[in-house]
Amino acid sequence: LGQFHWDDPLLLDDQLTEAERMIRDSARAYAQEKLHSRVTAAFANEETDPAIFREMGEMGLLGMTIPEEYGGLGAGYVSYGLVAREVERVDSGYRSMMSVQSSLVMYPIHAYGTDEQRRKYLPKLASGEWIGCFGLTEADAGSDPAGMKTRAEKIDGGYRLTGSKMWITNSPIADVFVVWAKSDAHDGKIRGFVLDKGLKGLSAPKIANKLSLRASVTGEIVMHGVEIGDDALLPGTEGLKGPFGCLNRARYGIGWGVLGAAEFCWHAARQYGLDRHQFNRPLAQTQLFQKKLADMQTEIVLGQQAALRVGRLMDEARAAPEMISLIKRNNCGKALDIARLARDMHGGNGISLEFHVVRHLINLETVNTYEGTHDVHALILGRAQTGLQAFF
Ligand code: TGC
Ligand code: FAD
Repeated sequence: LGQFHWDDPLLLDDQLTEAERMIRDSARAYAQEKLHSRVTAAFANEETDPAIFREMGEMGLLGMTIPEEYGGLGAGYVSYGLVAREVERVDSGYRSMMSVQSSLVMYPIHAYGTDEQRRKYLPKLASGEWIGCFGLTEADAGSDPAGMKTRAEKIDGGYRLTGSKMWITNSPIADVFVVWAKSDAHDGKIRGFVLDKGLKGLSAPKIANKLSLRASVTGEIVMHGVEIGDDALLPGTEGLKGPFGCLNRARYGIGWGVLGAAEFCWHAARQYGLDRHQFNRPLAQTQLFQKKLADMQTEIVLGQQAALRVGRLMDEARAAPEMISLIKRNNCGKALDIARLARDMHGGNGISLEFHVVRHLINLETVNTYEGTHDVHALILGRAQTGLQAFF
């Protein structure tokens, strides 16, 4: 019989290739050495350090699935997931910065853009010299993006964009804006546009006083008749399948990432229980404490196996969006439960930023909501098994 490793119960490590392990280890070293030491202050002060994009770029962590000729690594989706797990082990906000840049900005430019657009944007986004954001959600169109009001009106030689996007990761510090709008030149269908910072009528005010994801800046995108050329249109997609194609990638990465946050909370709770004594024994020597640790370990390891399976299927181009909904929904919900348990197991210390678990808990509240809420993914899975859509 084999040996049991409490922190890798089903031998995930064995199921990875040598190259995947190397990418994971270098992401882990960067996250632990460079990000962990900054996160408490960044979260407390609600500050985002744009230098992190350049550091991630140097490490090859931005757009890692994009081919090398455009500045990416040409890596697979399992590697991308493993990196999300390492970055989110430190903070969901840092993973958010990386996944927006990679899956929601670089991916659509690569998948739907012209070669000119790819050459203009991708190398600078890969190096982190430019920061990108993705504008789909509006104040009155969140779970139902088809209800967006932003319009692209055809003008001579280009388009005029009018509307406002809400809750946009990275927007106040962005150089590049991928924006989705209903285009009157395309029968009102949703089309994607790439905007550069500094255009007349374009602004991106910060949303202040967020109590979650405070290390990652969030803002609006306000467009007052912003004029762009024909070359700003992403020609390769039309309709909601354009933004959803990007969301499939980002949601998959979240499926891995949240388990990094959950693993941090599990390991921290275990160590705390070993170190802290009450009633003349370690907390970890009580039955209730051990049951909680067993539940955490079980949910994390099952979630990892599911994420790995979906990642392998993505690399074989066989992953269906519903598989991604399943892991995004399950792993976010389980990570949130685990973070809440870890907070409880730390007693009073659990509410202090210095022990990190409460920060993970309040970050995961956002992650459970963005990229399709927990319940919206239930409706996607419900539709797929009944053939009945229950959104409206
Ligand atoms: P529905 O009728 O289902 O579909 C409309 C068209 O889209 C296609 N489609 C997909 N294509 C590819 N991948 C997917 N996952 C797709 N889902 C749908 C579909 O085939 C159809 O194509 P066509 O050619 O027939 O027109 O659309 P619906 O309007 O009924 O949508 C329902 C619903 C609820 C599933 C959908 O709207 C939804 O998923 N809502 C959630 C919205 C969301 O996830 N927003 C995310 C905003 S971005 C964000 O949160 C970034 S945070 C990042 C960070 O900081 O890390
Ligand atoms: P709503 O859609 O109003 O939902 C409110 C509640 O109603 C939820 O519980 C939901 O599950 C429920 N609900 C909705 N519809 C139904 C239904 N049919 N049946 C049952 N229940 C339903 N968006 C971007 O485009 N780009 C970004 O970079 C981005 N970054 C974000 C960063 C942060 C920090 C946050 C908080 C959000 C971000 N978002 C971004 C927006 C995010 O995707 C939306 O918040 C999310 O899709 C939910 O939309 P909503 O907030 O309008 O909630």
